[in-house]
Amino acid sequence: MKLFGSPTSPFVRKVTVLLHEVGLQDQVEVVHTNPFDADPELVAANPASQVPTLITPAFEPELSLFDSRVICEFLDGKHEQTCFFPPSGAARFKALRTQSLADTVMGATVSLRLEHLRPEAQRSPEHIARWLRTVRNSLTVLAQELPELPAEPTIAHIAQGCALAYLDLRLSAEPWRNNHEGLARWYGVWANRPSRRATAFPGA
Ligand SMILES: N[C@@H](CCC(=O)N[C@@H](CS)C(=O)NCC(=O)O)C(=O)O
Repeated sequence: MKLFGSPTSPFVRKVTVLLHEVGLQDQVEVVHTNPFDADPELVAANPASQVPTLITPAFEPELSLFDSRVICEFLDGKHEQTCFFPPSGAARFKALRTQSLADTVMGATVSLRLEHLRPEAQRSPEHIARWLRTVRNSLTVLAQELPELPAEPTIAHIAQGCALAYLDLRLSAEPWRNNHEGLARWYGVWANRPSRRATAFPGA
């Protein structure tokens, strides 16, 4: 399998953390590309030119899969260990909901990063304020719902861990640990997993 990725994408990290958790990391070749360069190979596989995009020969003809949620669920079906996607019921939809909230934190933080890369005169204070609000509101809900996270790791844990790591990378002045001590304690433990250390953002 081939995974189009980039070293600082939190969505790609969700996929690589899962790969390490389930022991499939050697079955996927990660090819780094800049999704903003409209790499023709990536565009052919994903019209949105986004990473992560996975090419799998599991189907005939071979199929490209996107986005990170679809890729993670596909890969989670390819191993013999306990699944990271609960199969049904409240457990499944709570895990998917938390993944979605964590993805929202990642997406808003990516948007903030892109806005800050624009020349100052072109930045939108309204957009910046809205994305910051989205990050903070989503963190509040993640913190409130922390006691409901199951003990066994799920895709919710992986996504939440990647969102918090990305906040540290791109919004390091955001005092999320002071505002959400429980989340900070949870992250302090989660961040030590081998899957996380093996996939650290460059320089982190
Ligand atoms: N919903 C997508 C989001 C992926 C995403 O936003 N990837 C960013 C990198 S972090 C990207 O490829 N951006 C390029 C673009 O949107 O043109 C997922 O879960 O995979």
